[in-house]
Amino acid sequence: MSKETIKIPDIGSESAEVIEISVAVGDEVAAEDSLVVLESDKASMEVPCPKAGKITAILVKEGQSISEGDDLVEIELTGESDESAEPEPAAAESKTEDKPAAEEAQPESASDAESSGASQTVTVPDIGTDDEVDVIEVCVAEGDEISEGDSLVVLESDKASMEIPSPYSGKVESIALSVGEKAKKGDDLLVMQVAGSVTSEKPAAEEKPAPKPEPDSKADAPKSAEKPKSETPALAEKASKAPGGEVYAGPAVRKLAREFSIDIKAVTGSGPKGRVLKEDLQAYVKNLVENKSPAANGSAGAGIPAVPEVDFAQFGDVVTEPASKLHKLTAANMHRSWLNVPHVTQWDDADITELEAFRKGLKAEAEKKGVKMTPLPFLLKACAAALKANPKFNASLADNGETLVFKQYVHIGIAVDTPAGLVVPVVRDVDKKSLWELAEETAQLAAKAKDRKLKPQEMQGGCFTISSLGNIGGLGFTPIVNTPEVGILGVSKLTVKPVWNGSEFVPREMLPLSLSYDHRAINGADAGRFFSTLNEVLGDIRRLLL
Ligand code: CAO
Repeated sequence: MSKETIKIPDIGSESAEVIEISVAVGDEVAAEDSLVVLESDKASMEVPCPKAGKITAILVKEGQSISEGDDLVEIELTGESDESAEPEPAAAESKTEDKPAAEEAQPESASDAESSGASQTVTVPDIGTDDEVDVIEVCVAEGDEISEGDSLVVLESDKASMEIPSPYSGKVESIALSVGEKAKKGDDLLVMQVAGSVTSEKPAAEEKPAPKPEPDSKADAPKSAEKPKSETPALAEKASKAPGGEVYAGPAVRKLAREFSIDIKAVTGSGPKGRVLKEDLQAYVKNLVENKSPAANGSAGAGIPAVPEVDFAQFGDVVTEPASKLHKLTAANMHRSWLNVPHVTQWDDADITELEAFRKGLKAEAEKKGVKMTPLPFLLKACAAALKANPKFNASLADNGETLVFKQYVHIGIAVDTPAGLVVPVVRDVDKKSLWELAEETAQLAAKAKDRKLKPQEMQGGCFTISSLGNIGGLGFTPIVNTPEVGILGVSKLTVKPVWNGSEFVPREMLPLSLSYDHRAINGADAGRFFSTLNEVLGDIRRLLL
């Protein structure tokens, strides 16, 4: 086995910076494995190893500026006899260097006549392979005025992506290739009206200014090519800067992104100069798969633009404190429901004049029992009646919406505001309990919630939720469905309103109700019927006896 020093091949520019070293001493590499990633002011490129072997020394450092011919790595060749080993790709004089050069796009034919304003067909130049490659970007449009060296298209093979620069300045007349098509050397690329004088009006595609690389034993092995003009660097393979210039990524990363249908522009690069690395794609996909809620992790989910972080301290004094666990949990639940459930909210006022008269009449009895009779137990009973009369509200969606689960029990959650955040204890079998029992139980659950003494099972199994802000205020609100439930009733502050009784306006105690529901499970007519039952019962609680 022999050792060989691999040198920096023709990189199409005077110098470039080593921004990533992809191997370590001791690594076994196969021919074409990436050794380093270089970046010039125009593009970034991976340098593949021309031969298989074991890395015995790395002769460059990250951040180092290198040029063609500089020592790159030392490798102990494996699996090759000495005679089959390729000559060392030593610098410029060696013709054993590594890369297909994406040269300037080629004007079509072969005369050196001077021309100005002439139409020229530009063809795909030698791209280092005779195989067809993918057109992944078209960087110009018909009518564009472009300068010599401007990128025309980006082509990508399995191993490399490269920008094809224009050989002329002028105006694009027509474009022969489009994204998704295949192209190979010699194919028509576009027709342009050339500005000024052209020294090679019709050179044949074959008569490239660049000398052909020396024959190489490996089809994909690097080949040397004449260095192009500095402003039109014929980058050796793997030029990876997007035409827009914003995204840096190697061809392997771009290919992987395409395979997963990831818009690489959406991925945040963690490499030097924001270069998108394979790990960044992995992290991006992981994030999507885990479907981390923006509320939970502060970042946006798929397709949802992130809210920018703001340094509020720049506008004045601020105090920060970490969100409580309960707050974060509630936020995540709310956000999940908001994103998953198509919400509709309907409003109505329930006339509870008689109910209030009855409730107030119970005050002395309630005090004797040591219970406070608020409107809540009445609301629970009325909701239980409405749920039984309208079973669609006492259901959940299952099997991804394929099945409706109708619950044969009536457990209702009550939203309780606590200093630590919102909790929803569940009152079980509301339909079977008396108003006194409900008054006692809701008071106990609310006290336990405020003392953070609720057990997990006391917050599970709800069929429907009541969120009462009545004691706090407000005309109405749009409560968010507590999934997998399909409905929630918001209760606002009771007010006395003038109501027309057919002959005059009379003062009535009206309770504003907001009913939100999952429109996948419930239609507006169902909600109307639910309100009818609810209001009938709240309007005349004797109906509970029927
Ligand atoms: N309109 C007017 N007054 C009302 C009322 C209403 N809709 N609902 C209750 N009240 C009155 C009660 O009659 C009682 O008055 P009295 O003491 O004079 O009899 C007083 O308000 C106290 O009510 P309460 O809040 O102590 O008891 P409750 O049974 O009505 O409610 C509970 C209990 C736990 C639901 C409530 O304390 C609570 O936490 N509400 C907040 C729920 C919430 O935050 N929802 C929002 C969720 S989304 O962010």
